[in-house]
Amino acid sequence: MEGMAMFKFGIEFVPTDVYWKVIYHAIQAEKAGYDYVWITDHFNNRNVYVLLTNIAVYTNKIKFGPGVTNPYMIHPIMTAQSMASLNDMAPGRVACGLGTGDKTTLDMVGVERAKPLAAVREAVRIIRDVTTGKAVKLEGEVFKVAGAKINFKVANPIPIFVGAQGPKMISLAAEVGDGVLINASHRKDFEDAMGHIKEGASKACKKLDDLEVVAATSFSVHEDAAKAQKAATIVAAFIVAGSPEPILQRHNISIEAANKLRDAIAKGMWKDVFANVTPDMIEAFSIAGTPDTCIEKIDQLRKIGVTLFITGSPIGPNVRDSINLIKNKIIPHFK
Ligand code: F42
Repeated sequence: MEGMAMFKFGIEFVPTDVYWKVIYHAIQAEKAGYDYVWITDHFNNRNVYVLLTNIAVYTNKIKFGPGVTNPYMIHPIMTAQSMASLNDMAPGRVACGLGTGDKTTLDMVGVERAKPLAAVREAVRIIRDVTTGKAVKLEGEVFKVAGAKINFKVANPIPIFVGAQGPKMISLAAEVGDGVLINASHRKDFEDAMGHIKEGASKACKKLDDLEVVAATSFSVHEDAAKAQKAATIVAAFIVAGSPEPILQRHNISIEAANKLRDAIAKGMWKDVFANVTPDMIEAFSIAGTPDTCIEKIDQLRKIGVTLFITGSPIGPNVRDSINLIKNKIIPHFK
């Protein structure tokens, strides 16, 4: 099949687990044939750089990075410094995922997400300039940088993947990023995104081939479809509860149903959460099922234009077993 040899796989870990579990799974993912491992960044989970440093030490070829950090909690100059330092440890294996940041967790610490489009555009510029040895001079809307540089060389360019969901951010991601990282699992979301990606790429006179189009999915695989779907239920509930109206509409999910879930989650009533997640919600917001079902859905996304497929939380009822299934049944189908 056309483009098949180039198709890549990534795995995403939310570091709610103790570090050695994440590292163990990252080593397992490398052996399974994954190309990338991404660690999410939220202040209430483990620190992303502590984990990435250990991944640099314990793996040999898999690429890795924050998926995604944001320019509000951490100044982009520090992100650039962290990327450059990690690249010393693992030259050519570091990738920088950057997005506008999760509003809920930023709100908890009183960090305002002002001018997100400008913040991301300027942050990409700062990170790219600093990691390519330039002194950054920027009188931006959000960042003012007066000739800052780092005092050590970065041996190779570090690709920047911009996390995006809204149409303007997707377009910006394609314009300024080396990759567009989209948090979605359903073909409808990617059919819609491709238009914005093309628009952004053409603004920068880039070809689509120059861009990595990344699907960061909520993924769950098991030989027993019901078990795979059960494992995806809570994640689907959180996505429905956190989705803006246009996304819910796209998937024919009513505002009332989403509000019910929001309520149940806020009150910690997990039985109600489980009872209110419908099969349609799981279908819309995750890829969950047997290896064959997953292969079919991954292939749908590949045909739409996705070049890098990320298996994100929950991955399956048991992460280790599901990585083995992905290694034995899914990745070989695409490589
Ligand atoms: N967030 C995290 O905090 N940690 C993670 O580990 C993480 C991983 C991740 C992976 C993939 C991915 O796609 C997203 C991920 N995120 C993660 C979420 C990410 O940080 C963002 O929260 C998420 O992408 C949602 O933001 P968005 O891309 O949809 O952009 C928002 C700001 C938005 O509303 N965009 C709109 C759009 O159309 O794109 C438009 C916004 C706009 O027009 N803003 C105006 C402006 O000038 O910027 C004015 C708005 C104003 O009032 O300031």
